[in-house]
Amino acid sequence: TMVLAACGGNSSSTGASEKGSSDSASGEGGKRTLKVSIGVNDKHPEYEASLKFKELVEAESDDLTVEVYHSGQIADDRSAIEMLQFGTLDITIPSTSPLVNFIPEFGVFDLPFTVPNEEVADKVLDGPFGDKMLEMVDGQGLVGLAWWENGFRNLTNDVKPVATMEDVKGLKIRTMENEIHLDAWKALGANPTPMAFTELFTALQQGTIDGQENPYPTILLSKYPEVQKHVSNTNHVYTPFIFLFSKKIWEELSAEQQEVIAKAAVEAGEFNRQRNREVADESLETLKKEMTFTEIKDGEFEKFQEAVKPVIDKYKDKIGAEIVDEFLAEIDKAK
Ligand code: TF8
Repeated sequence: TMVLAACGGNSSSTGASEKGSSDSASGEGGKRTLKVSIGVNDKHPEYEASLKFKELVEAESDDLTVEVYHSGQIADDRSAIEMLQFGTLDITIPSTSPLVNFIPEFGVFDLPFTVPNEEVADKVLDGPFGDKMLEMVDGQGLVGLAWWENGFRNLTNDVKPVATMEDVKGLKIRTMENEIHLDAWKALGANPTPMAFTELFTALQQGTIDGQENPYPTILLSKYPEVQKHVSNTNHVYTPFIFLFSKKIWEELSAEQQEVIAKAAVEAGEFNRQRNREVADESLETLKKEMTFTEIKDGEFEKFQEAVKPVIDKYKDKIGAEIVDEFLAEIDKAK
């Protein structure tokens, strides 16, 4: 059975007599605990879906268990990715944006006002473009297994209702650690600072920044209404979550284990997207009670889009002109 194959994986294990079972091309397998690190807290749909992943893996496998760590207890997005590269962490499911620091091509997902709605996001991510991006992480010591959803990002701040581009002027906004976001907010007239998500609540609370942007579930469930008065439906960019596995550890697994994990990552991802959308709608309703909700005025989105055009042009070469064109063409096709 698979359990016998455990002896190949650990140098400290005894009885390495099952030689034949351990020389399969895809590794030795054996009993393992897989640690998942996520940045959001245990109220978030990403946590629910991580538990779903655990349930699916443990139901299908006798030799794999899963432990889920939330709230960046293990690491923030960027450090978790590095831990995967070193093989000191098995799984993380970060926003794609911090990945740009490792793989510039992932910047396509940070170009503002490109993905119009979730249906288009699904088609692009579940099609050949999404597959290609998942494969691209391979060169960085990562295995990309599935697309989950962070979602459409919306602006909150503690200074004033934002209904126009003019209103954004001068606001001190925290962005993710991603230069495209940073430049996009500059182009919109804001005063942006990059910061890890784990430091965000305190920065908002202490007023070192005026605002931030995240999808509605994160805004509500991270308790930002306690420290922010205003929210607007800027919907400026769609951020996917990407399910990443450490390549170093992946190669030690049996083909059977790999299959169970890959399948569960996709299945839990479907659950995640569905739940995330329900929670986004519910969260907005609650946010409307706990904060001042302001709609972006008619005609203003055109101004926003016009203002960020130079940013898209600037990053086109850095990301790769071909991949940007391909991404935009896939979006058009999916519309
Ligand atoms: C951010 C992101 C985060 C996620 C999560 C912490 O604002 O949207 O919510 O990447 O992993 O940093």
